[in-house]
Amino acid sequence: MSNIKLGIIGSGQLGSLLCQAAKKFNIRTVVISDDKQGPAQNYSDEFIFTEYTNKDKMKEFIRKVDIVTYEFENIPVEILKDIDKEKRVIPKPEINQTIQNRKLEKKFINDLGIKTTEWAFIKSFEDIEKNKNLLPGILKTNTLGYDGHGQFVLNSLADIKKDWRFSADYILEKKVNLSKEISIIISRFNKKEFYTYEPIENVHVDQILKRSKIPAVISNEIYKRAQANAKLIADKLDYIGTMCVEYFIDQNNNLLVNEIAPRVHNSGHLTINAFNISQFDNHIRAVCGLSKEKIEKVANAEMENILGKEIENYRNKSFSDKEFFFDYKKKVIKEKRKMGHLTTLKE
Ligand code: AIR
Repeated sequence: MSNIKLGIIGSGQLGSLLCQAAKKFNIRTVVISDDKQGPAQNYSDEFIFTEYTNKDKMKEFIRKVDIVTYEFENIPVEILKDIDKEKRVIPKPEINQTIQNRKLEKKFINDLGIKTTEWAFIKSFEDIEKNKNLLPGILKTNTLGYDGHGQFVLNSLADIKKDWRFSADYILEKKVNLSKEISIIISRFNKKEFYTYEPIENVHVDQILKRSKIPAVISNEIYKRAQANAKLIADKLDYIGTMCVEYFIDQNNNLLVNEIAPRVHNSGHLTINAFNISQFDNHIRAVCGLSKEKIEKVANAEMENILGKEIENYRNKSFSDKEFFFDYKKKVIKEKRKMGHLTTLKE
């Protein structure tokens, strides 16, 4: 069906699920990762273990592949740009440059007339004092960090020690009086062709996604606006592939963008079983230049993330034909680490 060899940067569960989707289209995959035990090597055709700064290994990777994509966004953008000089990186590195930098990301979104949480750029204790109207808030490192890594809850100025060393740039975000969290997964093929999945309702516990479901219980107005905003964002980025826009809905029914993920996303895992074509299939199709197929919903669904030791119970369980258990086969169990997920199809 296809002679394409796809390079994937990153070897976690998202990489695994991308490799499995690629197999359906006979697309061969080469995964490159700095995690020797990265589970995607169980599903890829080839696996290169290296630091991303190793020029020789990078050359080997580039030589082996036709197109490159990535499954996490915290890759130094210079590395993506270097690869892109020889083999196309999709989504393009400039997109990643904007999105992996919270300040640039929020400015980009606000400039489109789309609301985010209130925020300020922070370099020092004095900057927080100047913006104390944003407290209680969350201080987040401006770059890097996911699943709550690099985030600090600040209830008041007293939570910051004067001698705290500001070793990085930060963003202070005002805490939202949350009513709900939703996300939109959108797969964009080109200017004309795209597919926006219906809004997914999410529950986070300790800043980590715990549960997702469709349908999201939201008004028609929010449903439409969440999709339209995601489409506008994808268009302005000239995005190719699958991306996610995460939203907060506050108690006054304001729809605020929390963040954009320039990749397939945990909240979209239920698309594997609830749709004929998943977020992973669509990412592979769009990135590899395959055609967009007609996408249809099969059923409503709920997805539960399996964190840390919880995985041990699931490994011995039996499941009904409506339940789909995914074990990420991570070698080390760590507290709160995403170890697997269970999707249950509903009426
Ligand atoms: N990931 C990427 N961005 C956010 C998340 N959660 C996925 C990717 C990455 C994996 O989480 O698939 O490779 C890393 O998981 P861990 O448990 O090794 O930190």
